[in-house]
Amino acid sequence: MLKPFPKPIYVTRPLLPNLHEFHKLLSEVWESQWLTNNGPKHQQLENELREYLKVKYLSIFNNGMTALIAAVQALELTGEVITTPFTFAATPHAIYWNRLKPVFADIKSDNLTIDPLSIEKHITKKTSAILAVHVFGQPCDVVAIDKIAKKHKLKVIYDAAHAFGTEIKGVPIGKFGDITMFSFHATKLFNTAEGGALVFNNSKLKKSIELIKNFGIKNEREVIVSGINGKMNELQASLGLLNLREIKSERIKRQNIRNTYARELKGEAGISLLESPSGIVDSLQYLVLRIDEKVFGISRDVIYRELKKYNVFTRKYFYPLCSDYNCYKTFPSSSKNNLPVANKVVKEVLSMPFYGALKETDVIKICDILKSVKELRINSKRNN
Ligand code: T4K
Repeated sequence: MLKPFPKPIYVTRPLLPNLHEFHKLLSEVWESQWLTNNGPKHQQLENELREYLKVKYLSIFNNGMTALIAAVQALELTGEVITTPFTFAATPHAIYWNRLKPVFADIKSDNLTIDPLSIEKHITKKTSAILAVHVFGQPCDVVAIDKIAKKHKLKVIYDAAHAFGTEIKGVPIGKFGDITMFSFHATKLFNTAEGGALVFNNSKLKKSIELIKNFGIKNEREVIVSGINGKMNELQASLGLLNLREIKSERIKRQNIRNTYARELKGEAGISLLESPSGIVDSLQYLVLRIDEKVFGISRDVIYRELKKYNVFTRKYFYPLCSDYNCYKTFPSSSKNNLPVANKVVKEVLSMPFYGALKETDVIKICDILKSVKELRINSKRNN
């Protein structure tokens, strides 16, 4: 008989550096009395991240959503922006906060990213851009999206909140599109508690993004655009500097955990792991299961509820679909007929506990609970 875990097992736990090392960096911040506004730690982190992500230009922000809002501003988008409904609230909200209209295109069933065929169907005279999401770190069809963008003269923003370190055939994920956004939230593999970044290849964008990030202030006499406060402070940048050193070992631990899930759930009909195809370096951000209720015999929602009884807190990312939010559900593109794949997938996916500090024995037990849930149902059916 399996017993509940004595303490809650969450979907993730933040990567945290050695506290003593963190104190050392904080002492330097105290000594300098420089807390924010492009300080030395901030500059150092920008340089190190630029190198790590292998990109030309990078600008750190205080969170991923502010960074996305700034990206939309920097590209001077207008009218409608085509995006995916299968994402976190921040993606369409960043469009809407710029007083533009998010238009939802459907997703692909294989890797859950926006479907280029559906994008094309939604292009109108008002469309100015595509905001695509490398959801769960799975890369979008960047080649097809680039082709569509060129053909229709559209800008492309990639939301890579989940794709820190993803590569496509050796090309870093930040190289695609006009601007790519990363999130450094506590729940992300690389975190600064709250934080994010924009990366891009065009030098002209650097000036406007830096301006937008700092209220639009050019100098002490001139404020030349309506900017925002998107700056990261020195305390968080210090955390980032130390966490960046831990990424290599965290990735190894996560790869082992992924292997354990794969091994333990192998052959379990109706359950599959969302996996990157060959040629893709996985960000190892989430461990996502897809549950085919007809084959497994039990729905995703029942599994989610049953695991909770054992103190295992999985997440139904990204339920509900953004197209079902009150603020967007009346849009024509939000209709269920327009988004058949997204509406199906959103009932099938479950994000499992996944972080470096998770013990292998705990992963095995989580998988055993999952399998036992199925057994319980089979027995109850027999008894009825
Ligand atoms: N685009 C996409 C595609 C995104 O997924 C996100 C963020 C963004 C844009 C925007 O980036 P940011 O502006 O956030 O930088 C979480 C995160 O808050 C959010 O950053 C993330 N996506 C989203 C997918 O997940 P919640 O509402 O699920 O967070 P919460 O508080 O329920 O945390 C999940 C679990 O993590 C907890 O059950 C326990 C654990 N946890 C969490 C925190 C905050 C910890 O152990 N320690 C912590 O400090 O949104």
